[in-house]
Amino acid sequence: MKLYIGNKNYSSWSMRSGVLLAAFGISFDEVKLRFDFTPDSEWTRVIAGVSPTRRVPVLVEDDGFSVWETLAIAEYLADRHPEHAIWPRDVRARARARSLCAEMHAGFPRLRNVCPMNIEVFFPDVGAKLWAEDAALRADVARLDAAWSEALQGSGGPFLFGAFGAVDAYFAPVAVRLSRFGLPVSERAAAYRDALLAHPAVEDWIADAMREQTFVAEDEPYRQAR
Ligand SMILES: N[C@@H](CCC(=O)N[C@@H](CS)C(=O)NCC(=O)O)C(=O)O
Repeated sequence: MKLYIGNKNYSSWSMRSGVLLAAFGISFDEVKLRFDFTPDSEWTRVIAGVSPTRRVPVLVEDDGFSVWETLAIAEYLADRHPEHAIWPRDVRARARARSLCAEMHAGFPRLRNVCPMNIEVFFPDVGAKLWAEDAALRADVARLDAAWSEALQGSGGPFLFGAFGAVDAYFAPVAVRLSRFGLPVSERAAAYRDALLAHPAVEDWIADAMREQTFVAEDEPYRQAR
């Protein structure tokens, strides 16, 4: 099967599915469509044929069957690979993991809007300014910290429900945002952020992102150029 993704540097949703597949050693071909929404670009030529929403990630089986939306991709992989604990085996832990993924999907709007994922850049000055001035950002991070801390306290870590799973892949781009913008979190949350960043599947994604060296103006609220 193929996973269509966007730029590894910017595409937080692609990162979630790519990291999840890699973390469980599920074999797939990665097809990267660089963000370029001009009429003649590769993105514009290919995306409509593979993704009904024209967004990435989208997982396409060899017979053409496709699954889009990151949460649906995680569920499909869990159905197809029951040998892997993509979700926690315990029913209540599984429910909590799904609650957190759904919350990530629909929530944390300020964190997502003002601290977009941009793996190759560290913006501590921007982060400090935002932190001082933006109460909504502080509220999002406080909720994130509380959610992480509660799960980690229950499981004992190092990942939210013990071993790495879909919910951790969901928060990998958030760990990047926290680290790149230097946003303060509790000691427990910081240990989890660092465990996420040190996971081999996350490290590989980050290394690939650093090699891209592209600049997409739409994804760069804080830079004029590379
Ligand atoms: N809800 C979708 C979000 C996917 C999404 O927004 N992907 C972005 C890249 S991170 C995209 O494809 N953007 C292209 C566009 O907006 O045209 C999911 O969970 O997969």
